[in-house]
Amino acid sequence: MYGLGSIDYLSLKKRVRAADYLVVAQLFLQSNFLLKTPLMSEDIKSRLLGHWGTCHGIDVVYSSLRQAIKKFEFVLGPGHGFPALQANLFIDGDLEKIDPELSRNSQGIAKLCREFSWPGGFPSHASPYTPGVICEGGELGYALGAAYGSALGHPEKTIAVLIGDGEFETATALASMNLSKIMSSDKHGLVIPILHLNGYKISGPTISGRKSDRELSEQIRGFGYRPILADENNLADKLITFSRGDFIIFRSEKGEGGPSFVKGQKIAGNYLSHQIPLKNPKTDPLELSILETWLKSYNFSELFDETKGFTL
Ligand SMILES: Cc1ncc(C[n+]2csc(CCOP(=O)(O)OP(=O)(O)O)c2C)c(N)n1
Repeated sequence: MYGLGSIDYLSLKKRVRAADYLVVAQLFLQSNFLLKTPLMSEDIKSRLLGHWGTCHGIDVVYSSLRQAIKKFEFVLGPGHGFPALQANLFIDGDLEKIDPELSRNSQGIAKLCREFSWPGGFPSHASPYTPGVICEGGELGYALGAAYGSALGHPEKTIAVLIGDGEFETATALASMNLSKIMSSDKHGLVIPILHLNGYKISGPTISGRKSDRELSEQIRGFGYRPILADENNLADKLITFSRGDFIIFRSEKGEGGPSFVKGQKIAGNYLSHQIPLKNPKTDPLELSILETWLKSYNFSELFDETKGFTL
C-alpha cells in the first residue's frame, strides 16, 4: 500500500482548475494573463500551436498523484500534453528551481504563457529541458518501456506512467506490456501504469475507446495485470490502494472543460478537441468571446492571488 491517507477532493479539484487555466492561457495568450481587463484580439498569440484535448486528463492524473503518493517520477506518453505537465511543474515550484523568472507570481505566469510553443521559448512538446522528463513523447509508444527502464534495479523508486489510448495502439506500447512479467520482483521500482482512456486520437476514435470495459479489462488481464477502472472522482483513491501488478484504466472526456460546440461542431468529447479547438479567436469576435468565457469558467482569481501566490 502506498499513499498519504485520505484524499481531499475539494483541494484536488481546485488544483486541477488552476492547472487547466494555465494550460488554456499557455495555448492562447500573449498578454492579459490574469484577465484583469476584457480579453482583446491583441491578447491572443498570432500563431496557435499546441494540444488541448489531452490536458485536462493529465492535470487530473498529476494532481491525483500529488495527493496520493509521497514521492514519484512521472512519465508522460503523449508528449504533446506538455502544457499540462508544464502547468503542474509551475504550480509545484519545480520550474522556479531551474529558472527564477518562472517563480510562482504574475511575472512567472507571463513568461510561462508567452513563451509556450514560441521560437526561442519553450517547445510545444515535453523535452529534455523540462525537469524530470525522460521520455519526449513526440513519437508515441515508449512511455511504458521508459518507465520500466527507470525502475530497473531501483526498488526505492515509484514511477507513474500515463499511456495515451492512441499510443496504446502502437506495437511498442503493446510489446512493453510484457515487461510486467520480468519486472514483478520488488528488486525493481514500482511502476504505476495508467491508460488514459479519452477515446480519441488525432482524427478519430481509438480502438480501446470503442471496447467495453469488460473487453478492455480482459485484454489487460491477458498481459498479467489486474485492471482497475478509475475516473476523476476516484483516481486518487485508486492510487492510494495501488499495488504491484495493478493497471489503471483512467477514463476522461477528451477536451473536458473546453468548448462543447463551436459553429455547430462537437468539440469536447470528440477528436476535434485534440489540438487547438478555436482556430481564429484573434480575428473572429465569436471565438474570442468563447475563449473569454472558457478562461473565466476556471475562476482563476479564486485560486491565485498576486501577493499570496496560489491559494490551493
Ligand atoms: C508513433 C506515432 N504515430 C503517430 C503519431 C502522431 N500522433 C500524434 S498525437 C496522436 C494521437 C495520440 O492519441 P493518444 O495517445 O490517445 O493521446 P491523447 O488522446 O491523450 O492526446 C498521434 C497518432 C505519433 N506522434 N507517434
